[in-house]
Amino acid sequence: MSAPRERHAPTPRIQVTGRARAGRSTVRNALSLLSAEETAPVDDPCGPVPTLDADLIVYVLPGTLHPVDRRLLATLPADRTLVVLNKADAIGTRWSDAAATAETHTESLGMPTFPLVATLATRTRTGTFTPAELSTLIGHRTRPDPPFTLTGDHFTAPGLAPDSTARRDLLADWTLYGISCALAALRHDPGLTARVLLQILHSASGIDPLHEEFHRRYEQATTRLRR
Ligand SMILES: Nc1nc2c(ncn2[C@@H]2O[C@H](COP(=O)(O)OP(=O)(O)OP(=O)(O)O)[C@@H](O)[C@H]2O)c(=O)[nH]1
Ligand SMILES: [Mg+2]
Repeated sequence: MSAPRERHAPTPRIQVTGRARAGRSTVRNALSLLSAEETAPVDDPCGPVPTLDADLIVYVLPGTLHPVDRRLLATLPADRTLVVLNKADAIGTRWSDAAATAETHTESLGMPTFPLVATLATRTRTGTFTPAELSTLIGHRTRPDPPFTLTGDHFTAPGLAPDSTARRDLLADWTLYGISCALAALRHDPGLTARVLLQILHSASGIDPLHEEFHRRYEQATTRLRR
């Protein structure tokens, strides 16, 4: 007698989509969506628009909403779509600018839109500040900012202090936005530990509210599949 065939509960199919270079791969990593499918870019002039028919669609905007995004989003079911306003670090001059833009898109698209700095969210998943990195940051915490973290060139300028190599490594490792957040936190409290600093940066990336909503939608999609 053959063994009864094991029945696996169906799992929702996820697509991560958006224009070329929007940050689809980085957002996929930031949300740890190993089984999610990264679609072809929606604006590839040489290829067809990908079919967006997954149970859950994560639509990544690279800080801007173009007519091509608007047209496509209008065709997607609101209950299966999450919009990520990625590259929030490049919107305006502070987080509230990105949050206000996301709010405007939420209203005009009729879909929740979450501001995110996916590069920082990914980085905070993989490790913490080394003692050397922390000491470089603490050494510069009282420098007037801006202009210190206005651009990567300002931050790594050799004339500022003899530790330009350490600053270049920090920039490569933590991004300008991460460094700017870390310095702001250290100015407030120079005694912060590497662990607390990491939590602050994780939170500053915007990943938590997105993650929470993603899981809520994932549960809903699972329930739909089991009906
Ligand atoms: N400033 C900033 N850059 C980001 C962010 N997320 C991604 N990027 C950068 O944007 C570029 C594209 O990111 P990817 O994740 O490769 O984007 P993609 O949509 O998968 O790109 P393709 O697959 O090449 O079309 C890379 O240089 C990333 O480092 C972010 O939150 N902030
Ligand atoms: Mg990619």
